[in-house]
Amino acid sequence: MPVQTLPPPVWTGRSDPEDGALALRMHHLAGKAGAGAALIGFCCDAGVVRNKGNPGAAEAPGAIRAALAGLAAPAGFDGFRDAGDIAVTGDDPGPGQDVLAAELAALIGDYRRVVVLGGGHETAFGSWQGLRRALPEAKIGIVNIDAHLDIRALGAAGASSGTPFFQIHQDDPHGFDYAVLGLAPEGNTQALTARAQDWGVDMIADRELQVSAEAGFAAIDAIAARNDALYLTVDLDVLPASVAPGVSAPAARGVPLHVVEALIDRALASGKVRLADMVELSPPRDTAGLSARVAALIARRLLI
Ligand SMILES: [Mn+2]
Repeated sequence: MPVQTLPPPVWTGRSDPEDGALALRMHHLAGKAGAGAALIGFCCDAGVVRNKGNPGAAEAPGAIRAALAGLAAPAGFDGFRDAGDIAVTGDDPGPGQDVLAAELAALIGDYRRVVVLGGGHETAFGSWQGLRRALPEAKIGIVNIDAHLDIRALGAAGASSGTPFFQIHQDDPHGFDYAVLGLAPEGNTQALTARAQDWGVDMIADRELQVSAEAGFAAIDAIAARNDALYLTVDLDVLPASVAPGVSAPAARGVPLHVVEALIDRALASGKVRLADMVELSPPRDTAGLSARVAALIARRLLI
């Protein structure tokens, strides 16, 4: 079986009943009736391994859930449904991406927002296909907060964590509307940059985002204005390696966490983000668990 669907784990964590009814943590709100958000895990190493990276991303959904469980719940948060995991065991991410797309197509109609915990960035091809199926007529803009363009052509190895936005462009060349925030110039070849320019991709370099998120706001506002829905994808390798060391490809420079959070907030403020994912956490490389804690902050932000 190259793909398995697994039920959600039981959410557990600290409880402080002596502090009263508002002493809520995220684990208390998992599975709450009437929840407006849903999350699903995509446990997949196939994309990263094919992209010549270190395996480990398959363990990310579990690590993010564990770090998320104990975080304080935001005021007024109506909770979330955990739709469980999709586990990809073969060396081809394709069958898993198909299952993810089918699950998302069903979930997106029922929730204000769905959040996918990847997986490597091959997660994105499943995410986007799910949103496209849920909203077949909508204009969909893609906002990627990432050090990399991930638009490499499909070579002999096939689909990987470096090719998802190339695949999306192949599927929908005329509707393709893509903005990438946080690019490392040293991490993207001239071939990829030229391809992105040819495709009209809005590119904001990491150097422009060192102090504030201002340089990214215009790009986010513009793509939100010209589309009906946004797909927001956060590659944790956009963060400096000092903040997120436990990713498949740690960034020497990176974009500071407060800037990444401001970019996410700006996208969410558009009211158009129906689907978000976060990718590339690699728990085996996250020796102190710090990257998972950062991932949990971002997941909490995406769910509310
Ligand atoms: Mn990426």
